Amino acid sequence: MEQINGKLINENVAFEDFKNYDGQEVTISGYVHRIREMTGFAFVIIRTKRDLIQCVYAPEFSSYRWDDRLREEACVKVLGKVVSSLDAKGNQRFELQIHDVTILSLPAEDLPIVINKKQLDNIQLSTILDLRPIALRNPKERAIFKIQEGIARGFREFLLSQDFTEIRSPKINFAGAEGGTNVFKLDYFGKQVYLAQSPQLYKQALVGVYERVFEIAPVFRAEHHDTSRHLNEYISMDFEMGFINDFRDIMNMETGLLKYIFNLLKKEYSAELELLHAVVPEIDTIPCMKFMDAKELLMKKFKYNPTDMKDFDPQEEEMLGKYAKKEFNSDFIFITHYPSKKRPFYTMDDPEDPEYTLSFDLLFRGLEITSGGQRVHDYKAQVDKMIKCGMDPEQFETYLMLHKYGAPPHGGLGLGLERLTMHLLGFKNVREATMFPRDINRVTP
Ligand code: AMO
Repeated sequence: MEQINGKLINENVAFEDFKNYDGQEVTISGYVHRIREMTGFAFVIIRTKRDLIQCVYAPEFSSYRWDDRLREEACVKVLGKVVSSLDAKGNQRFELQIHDVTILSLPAEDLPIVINKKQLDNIQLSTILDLRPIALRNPKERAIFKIQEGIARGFREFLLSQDFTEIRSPKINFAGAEGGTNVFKLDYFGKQVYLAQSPQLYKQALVGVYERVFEIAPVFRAEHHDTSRHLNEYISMDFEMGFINDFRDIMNMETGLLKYIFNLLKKEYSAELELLHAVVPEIDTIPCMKFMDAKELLMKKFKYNPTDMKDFDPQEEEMLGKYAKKEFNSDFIFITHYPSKKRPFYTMDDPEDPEYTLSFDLLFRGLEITSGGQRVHDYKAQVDKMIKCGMDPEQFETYLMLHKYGAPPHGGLGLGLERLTMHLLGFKNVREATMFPRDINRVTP
């Protein structure tokens, strides 16, 4: 409560709490989103941190005198009375009768784009990204990242409930963890170091300490191509767990995790989901298929001629996504047992057929969003595999401490936050689901 003119006022009331203040005076703070002047009165839409609140101004019930400085994107504090009415469907709706307005600040210039329409119409993605700090003021744009918050929050909440410990691994590293050419090199006081491609080496080390760990943090990939699904910096949601029976424990944990995330979104982010017309997937069990069976299916059923028998191209992933939907009514499909040649050195080979690994990817609506699997935990086996992969085990001495001094059977996964957001919201380009994307052509804003 705050005192204004000697009266106690309910200050900064959230829109969702208006129902508790029907007929009472409250204050709200926010931006003037839109003004519609009518004859004798005006609608002033105030944009608060999560809502648009309709306020009505008329001289007969307001001590405020209309001031032409009051314009869109002005920051204001509004004092008014909460009034309710019934809409056409019989739902109760609330607005604020303006009693007074305090202008807190005024924009120096008009916005270069119109942000107060339902969506940013006819504006190219590159312009939206150039103008991100203000483009995000559009309610639909900002809803994307509220939902993204919900995904990361669900990831954290679920894993904490399963006795995982949250870790923070360094992003300046002595080696790249994932191999390949997409590692950023960095000059570190004359020494060559690398930006973390993933927290892989550290999350494994910490299984030896906390048994179950997770991290939500940026990772870096020097992607040399401009694609709709690759970023140079993205948020990797990782977990790693010890004392597993096999890699299926990881897949089961991910299934539970996704169910939790989607339930949380439905419960606490429904306004944003509605705004973006998002269809939240229903998960019962997630179907699962071996890599080679999937290849055969693509060749036989889809008459597709794969160019690479060690991995899938985007078209193949799309076809497998369609197949999962049609055959199992599932938005997800696990593909397991990827070829050893294509998986990193820490992946455990399948003892029944070492050409393949105890690993998996998860496809969501035809896009890979997760890689994971069981890891090598035996010291000698890991050293041998590194040598086979052309690596020098001596350079990985600290990583190998886990194996040398005792490691439980363990495994984990990495889930790309932007990719999951992208396909949940039906976007064609991962940049739409990235707050400030970094790609081969972009490092600003
Ligand atoms: P991987 O390299 O397959 O596995 O990455 C895991 C997940 O991260 C996302 N991803 C990306 N998202 C945006 N831009 C990129 N350039 C990009 N690259 C990857 C994808 C992918 O499925 N250490 C392993 C994980 C593990 O086994 O625990 C790893 O990083 O969603």
